[in-house]
Amino acid sequence: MWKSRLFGATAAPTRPFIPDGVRVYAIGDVHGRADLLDQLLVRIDEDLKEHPIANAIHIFLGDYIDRGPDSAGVLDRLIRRGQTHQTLCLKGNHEIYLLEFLENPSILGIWGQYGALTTLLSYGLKPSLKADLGEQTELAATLSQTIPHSHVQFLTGLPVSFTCGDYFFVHAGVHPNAPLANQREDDLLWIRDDFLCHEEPFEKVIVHGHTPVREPDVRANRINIDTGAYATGRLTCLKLERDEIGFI
Ligand SMILES: [Mn+2]
Repeated sequence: MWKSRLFGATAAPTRPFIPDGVRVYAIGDVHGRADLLDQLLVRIDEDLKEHPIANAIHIFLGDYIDRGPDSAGVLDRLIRRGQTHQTLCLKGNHEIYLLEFLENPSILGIWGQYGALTTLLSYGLKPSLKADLGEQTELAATLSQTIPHSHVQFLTGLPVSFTCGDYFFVHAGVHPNAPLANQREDDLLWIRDDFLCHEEPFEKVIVHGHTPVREPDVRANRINIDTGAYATGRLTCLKLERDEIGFI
């Protein structure tokens, strides 16, 4: 990807490229931190004002809910932002649980280990720490009555990946043994070691979240922008334009 390619006598570096006239703001795992999302959207607005461009797209990498305090508020903001800006919200592994819970309340036994309680609290529910099946069923019934229809619609329609220029955006990563066009959804939403330890180039540079890192991790074959916002207070936004890679 970063290797030089010879054009006649001059060596021109070929760096991953975003098509002309397009700018991508890619945002890592928000996990219920509506406060950080608000601050970040202000920074993006300032950047757009300072550096106007016709075609700017926000790409959110999934895991909007759980762990942090205001999952419902995060979904409100993502839906609202999509009404005034070009946004693309990808699916994270956490988003699957909420929808599954409405159909199958006993999944709370598993979802609870992934930070579900804060999500239920953000919708005004009062779950106990160890809910039995009866309470799980009641909670699911209450949630399906209180959750705005727009939130369910939003969660139902999330795509799992997006390609722009030389970049491939996805929540967790890709399996190195399969072409990008033929990945299992399970890998795209959950993969860790097989992907993270792979040092060879992929077909595109993979921009992903899912596995928290202290600093954004920019490598030749992938860029990890999950800086564990819910715990660290740091929500990362990667800015891509032409062959430039930056952060705001
Ligand atoms: Mn995740």
